[in-house]
Amino acid sequence: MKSITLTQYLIEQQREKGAVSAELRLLIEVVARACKRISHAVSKGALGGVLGGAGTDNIQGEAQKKLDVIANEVLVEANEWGGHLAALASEEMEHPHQIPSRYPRGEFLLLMDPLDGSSNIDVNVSIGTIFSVLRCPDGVVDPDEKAFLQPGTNQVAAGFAVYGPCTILVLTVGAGVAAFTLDRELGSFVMTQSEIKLSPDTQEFAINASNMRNWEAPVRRYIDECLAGKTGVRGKDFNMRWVASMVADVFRILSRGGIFMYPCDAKHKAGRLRLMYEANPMAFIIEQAGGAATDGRRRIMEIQPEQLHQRVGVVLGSKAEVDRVTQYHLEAPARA
Ligand code: AFP
Repeated sequence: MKSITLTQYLIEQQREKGAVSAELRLLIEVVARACKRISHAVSKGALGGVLGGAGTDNIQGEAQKKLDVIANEVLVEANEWGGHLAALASEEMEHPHQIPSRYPRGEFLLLMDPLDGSSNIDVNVSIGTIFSVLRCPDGVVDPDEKAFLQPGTNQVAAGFAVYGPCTILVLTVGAGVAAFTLDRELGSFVMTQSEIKLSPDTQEFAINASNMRNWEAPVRRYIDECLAGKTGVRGKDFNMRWVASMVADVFRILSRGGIFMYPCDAKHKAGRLRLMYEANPMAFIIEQAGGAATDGRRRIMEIQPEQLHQRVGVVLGSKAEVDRVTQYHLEAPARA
């Protein structure tokens, strides 16, 4: 099979499908290059002195790991000077990062979760980077938080890297989903899956079952039915997986189907995952692959964000399963 690099793929998307502009292509390539650097740092582990805590807290009040800080710095540094961005926002930074005045500004806004799956860093389990690209609203010169508060349907690109046994970049520019594996000798991302399509049904679910006592009735109902297996209403056995790195769980679902849930519950009343940095980009990718993504009731990409660091319940993956969970929520009495 002829190998296609990320650069070739993007140029083809630009020329043949008009799905990306030259500016957007360059922006995605810069993000991909930053992911290569992060992948390199991750692969060094203890030898590179990158494991352990940074001794600081992020805006969410969560203890930052050294790699959270390193990945954030790598992405900011790589993106701020290229001239493609009007501003960028990160899960690790309280306010949007303005492009220093010495650099030109572009038309895009970048949102990122620099290091997703922080609890897995020190135990050598897959982690990743998630990103999303929006257009800066017309006429906005110094984009503040308000400029970023756009629904996920406005995304022009989204992607994530998984730093696992190999490094994989998954990307959508709104014309399907493709995955690229990092060829370390060549230093290039080479396409290894094109036109990813999610199977509508599944026999695998992903949820942190330690939250079970806090779940709402519709989630309990769905999981109970899965657990009942062949003897229950579903009439088939289900398997369960939970990596605790959304990037790894979503990549598995893109590869062989499944459903991922981090729903609102009695402990995480507004949800646990971040709308702008995790839920929206993943929802865009999953929908582009033929799947669905809701917060249990509403399509995630149609939610109008009110805050940059807002959280949301997440149910995404194979369409028939997401529709079922959403239906169970809609049939249940509305949340108090
Ligand atoms: P971080 O964003 O702090 O790295 O957390 C990872 C994550 O947001 C997501 O990738 C996982 O699916 C989820 O949190 C895991 O949460 P639990 O540790 O509660 O299972």
